[in-house]
Amino acid sequence: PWERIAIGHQACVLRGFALRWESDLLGQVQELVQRAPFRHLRTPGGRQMQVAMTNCGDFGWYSDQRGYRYTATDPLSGQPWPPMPPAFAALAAQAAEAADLPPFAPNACLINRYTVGTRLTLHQDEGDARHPIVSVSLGLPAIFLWGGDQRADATQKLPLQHGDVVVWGGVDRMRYHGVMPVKEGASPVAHPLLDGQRINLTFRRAS
Ligand code: MD3
Ligand code: FE
Repeated sequence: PWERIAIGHQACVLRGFALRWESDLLGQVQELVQRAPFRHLRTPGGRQMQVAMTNCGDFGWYSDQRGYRYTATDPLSGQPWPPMPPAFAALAAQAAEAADLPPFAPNACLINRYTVGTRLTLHQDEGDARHPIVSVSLGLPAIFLWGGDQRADATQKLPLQHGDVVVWGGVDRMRYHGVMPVKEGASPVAHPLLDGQRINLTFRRAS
């Protein structure tokens, strides 16, 4: 029981799409962060990011004073990023299909952790625009800021709930976006991982 809402020519929200994978996703995240813990990366400008991040899959997104890049190993451990759990890959592939996009086989999954008050300022994602991005929201709700191709373009506010999946392809891939400061939850949550947190899984094709 999910619902598809168009938010651009090649972008849509699949409300509740991830709910049937919920326990699998949360269990896998808990295991992944034991091997590759959440950490606050530094931007090339030297600032520490509010969002804590880790990765799984063949490539992981990484940032430090030297710049942004995808790496095959976790610089913290020197080991390869943990493999992408099959449930993650299945969810991403089925979400792309539900969005009427060509077959999508992600090789990179960025896992973002937001605590109360954490935000992600408006930015543009680089990368291979031939492949879509699939993003899964878990835990605390958040307001996603959805802009245009220029930083100064107007932004729309899009509420995202636990279990929502957003798919961005083609012409919408280079749009500015961000996340408003995450607010305290109203009700207790079903999983310890989500206590006072929002977890976002972002699937991409790195190369
Ligand atoms: C929209 N993450 O990791 S969803 C990011 O909720 C990021 O953690 C947000 O922005 C989050 O870069 C938003 C992912 C997302 C990724 C790429 C996009 C949204 C996008 C590219 C174009 C438009
Ligand atoms: Fe982004």
